[in-house]
Amino acid sequence: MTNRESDGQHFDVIAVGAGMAGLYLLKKLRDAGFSAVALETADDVGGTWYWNRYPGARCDIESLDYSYSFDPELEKEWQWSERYATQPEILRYLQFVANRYDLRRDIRFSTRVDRASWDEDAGLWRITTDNGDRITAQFYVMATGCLSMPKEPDVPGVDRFGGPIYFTNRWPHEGVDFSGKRVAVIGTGSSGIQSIPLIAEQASQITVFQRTANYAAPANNGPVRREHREQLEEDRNAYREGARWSRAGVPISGSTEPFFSVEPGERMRRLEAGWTRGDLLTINSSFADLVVNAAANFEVQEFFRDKVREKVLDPLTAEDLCGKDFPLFSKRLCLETNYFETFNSPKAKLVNLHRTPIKSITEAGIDTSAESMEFDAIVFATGFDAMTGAIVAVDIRGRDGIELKNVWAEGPKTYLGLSVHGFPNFFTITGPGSPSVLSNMAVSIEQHVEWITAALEHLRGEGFHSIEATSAAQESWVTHVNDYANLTLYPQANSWYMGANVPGKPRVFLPYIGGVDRYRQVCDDVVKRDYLGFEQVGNAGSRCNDGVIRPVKPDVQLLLELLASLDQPPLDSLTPEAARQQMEASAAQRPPGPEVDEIIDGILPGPAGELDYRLYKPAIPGLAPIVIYFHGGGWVLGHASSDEPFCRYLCAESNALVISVNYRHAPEARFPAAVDDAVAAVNWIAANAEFLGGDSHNIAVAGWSAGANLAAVVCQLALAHDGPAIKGQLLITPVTDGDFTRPSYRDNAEGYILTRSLMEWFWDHYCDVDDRHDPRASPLRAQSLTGLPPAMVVTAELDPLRDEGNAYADALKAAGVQVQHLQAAGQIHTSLLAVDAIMTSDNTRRLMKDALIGFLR
Ligand code: N01
Repeated sequence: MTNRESDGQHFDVIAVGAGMAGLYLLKKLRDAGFSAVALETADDVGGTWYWNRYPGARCDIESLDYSYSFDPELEKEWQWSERYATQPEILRYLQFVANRYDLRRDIRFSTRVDRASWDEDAGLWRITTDNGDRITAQFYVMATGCLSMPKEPDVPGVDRFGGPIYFTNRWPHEGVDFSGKRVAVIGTGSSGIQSIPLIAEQASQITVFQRTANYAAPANNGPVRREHREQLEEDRNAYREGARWSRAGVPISGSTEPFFSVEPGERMRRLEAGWTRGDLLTINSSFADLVVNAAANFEVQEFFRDKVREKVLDPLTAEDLCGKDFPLFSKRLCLETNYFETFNSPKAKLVNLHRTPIKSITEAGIDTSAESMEFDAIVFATGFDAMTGAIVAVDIRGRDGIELKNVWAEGPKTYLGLSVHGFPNFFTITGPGSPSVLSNMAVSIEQHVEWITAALEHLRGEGFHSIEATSAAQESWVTHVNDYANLTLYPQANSWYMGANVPGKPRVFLPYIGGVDRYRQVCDDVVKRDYLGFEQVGNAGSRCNDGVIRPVKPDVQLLLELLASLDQPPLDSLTPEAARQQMEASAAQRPPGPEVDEIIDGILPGPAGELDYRLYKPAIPGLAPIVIYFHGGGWVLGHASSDEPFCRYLCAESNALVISVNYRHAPEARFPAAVDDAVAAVNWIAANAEFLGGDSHNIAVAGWSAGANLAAVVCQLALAHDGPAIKGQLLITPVTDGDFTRPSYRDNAEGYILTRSLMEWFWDHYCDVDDRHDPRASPLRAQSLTGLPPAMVVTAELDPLRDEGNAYADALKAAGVQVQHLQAAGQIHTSLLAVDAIMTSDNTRRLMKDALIGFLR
């Protein structure tokens, strides 16, 4: 920590904003012995609850949850009067907090920050305000909130209107009396939906201009639920801890059952229960897949639409009010009270802007493509430049004068939604790339404030004066955030989550959708790993444990979590027979893969008895090219149909006849039995190709894991012994060498399904140690690879076998073989074949089938 003379203008920390985040930050920093000031544009505390004073403004997370939890005494002293408190009550609460902890003395009100720039030489932030203040601080924190920058009105003619115009997010403090007035409201998001019924109560006429109909559930507001209060009071700590480790910052458990796995009567019962309960989360968490499965989402949309049809008397108005244009939940669900019923009043009118768009606001009212309407007042409920707007509204300059606005020109780039590379000692609270708006903000704010304060204490303790995210850590976090979002239906909506509500704003999913619990774990893990991905600099030097905090792709992570929850014994702790049974049981849960024209089981002669095969026939006339496929399973597990979904995929997508042949397994038949069988199968298929419906001149081999080992070996033996011509080899995460010394065996030894010890178990069952150098066991050890068929070698980043697969690709290339070498980032040994289950490997599968098509052209 710098030890500067304080002249009242230098602080350890300058924060911008005195809303829920800024207040708690001040409290925490003061407790930790840091000097801090918060600069606030408004003339009082409250943030969003200071500005959004429109009629009907309330929270949409129950107040018992949407409260600070850092001080049990505070919790006892404050009682909420309603389940969803009104804006005035929430504002009173924040004022109470400011007073209780004497925070106002550290806040400069009516002060807007214009510019903040990092002075590299002095190692501090220089802040300029609209009052002409020049303040410096070692650390600079934006606690500006996610929904604080109003979206500019983008309706033509706004300046022409002769009457008053109101914005829900900058509502006059003295309130507005609409009695006897003809009022237009533009916008039907949460603000519109909350305010319209109350404006309608006063106004003589209300006309609602709706561009996109929203989904809204009833708030069913009332007194705080007794059972909710009891639940909290029974064990406050446990309750709050449950919230911190929940998906959305509210301690409710989510179902793990997909929508269509639940029988229809039970589905409806759950939907009705969620509807009656009246909150944002219950319906969504009643099923596991509503934000990823479009068909399931559609069914629940229908449920919402039917509710609107029940409430609204005029069928055309009802239809117009039904959300239709985007998946449910992909914009924030609204909670409503009497919103739909308002349209049953003769004084309310709905204008569907899709049918009759606004041409212009005029001196007297609004012209649409269909009519001219006159109004006494217009209300804009048109929302915010969310998440990034308030941050880039300040001219923030990092190292070498780089402007944050420019760095974020194509979408925000942050590490953890907390910090930005190039901007040392700069933090954002609930910034883009953190759960923020997808969570209970109170919980997410507390987590960030506590994380930042702990980081500053750590730096002070270790003698560091600055901290900055590395470029690599930031880049990987941005990828992780996008990967997660792309698994869901969210990117389909033109929402403020996507920045799509603001013309010209880049279309990027802004918050982190992995959940409050997973995110908290990430942040904790970063700290545990000595601030992984942060460079820490002090007078005595710098320290940086650079790296990627979540290299694994999110859907693979979900799969790993699911498997961990099943608590199955490791395969290598079982007998081979028991391991086979466990693998069969897991395989039964997989999606089946695409339809193919026909599946035929057959038998072919092997060197030591019959071998069965399964043939997948494509829907094409004539003789099809042939792919001979060898399944994975470490030479111990599996059978002709054990990789069925992937074989179906290859057949359907490449129009090849895929023949998955079985081979003898270890330990019953050890090396080289599997090789002998594989060679025999290839010879027999080549000789009987026409009988099978395939083209004997057009054969490729493919395999996964130990099956890829056999495919590689078969290619070598076919070349050496005048075997059938093989036009290409697709080797997926192949075993190529019985050697455990490569780094991937250390880096990925555990945690990614195929472990080092399982691989040792496979090898021990399959092959004597003395035989492991035989190229028929370790094809990488072949004397020459020259002349082998073209290959595609696919390896997975988080696989113990990664490096030997890469080594084989390199060796093939060095021998002059044509090689496509694909290294799948964030994937594990088993995820590349997971058809219809792991979306993040879809593209890898597409490239694999393209390679086969190329071989067999
Ligand atoms: O803003 P919004 P909001 N012409 O962006 C329409 C939180 N919040 O202030 O959807 C015509 O959701 C726009 O139409 P479209 C909460 O997180 C919470 O209502 O872009 N219409 C949309 O209907 C919420 O999600 C509470 O086609 C135009 C509306 O204006 C977030 O704040 C209460 C238009 C804007 O909806 C934002 O809510 C209030 C144009 N040119 C807010 N431009 C609680 O309950 C925009 N629209 C806690």
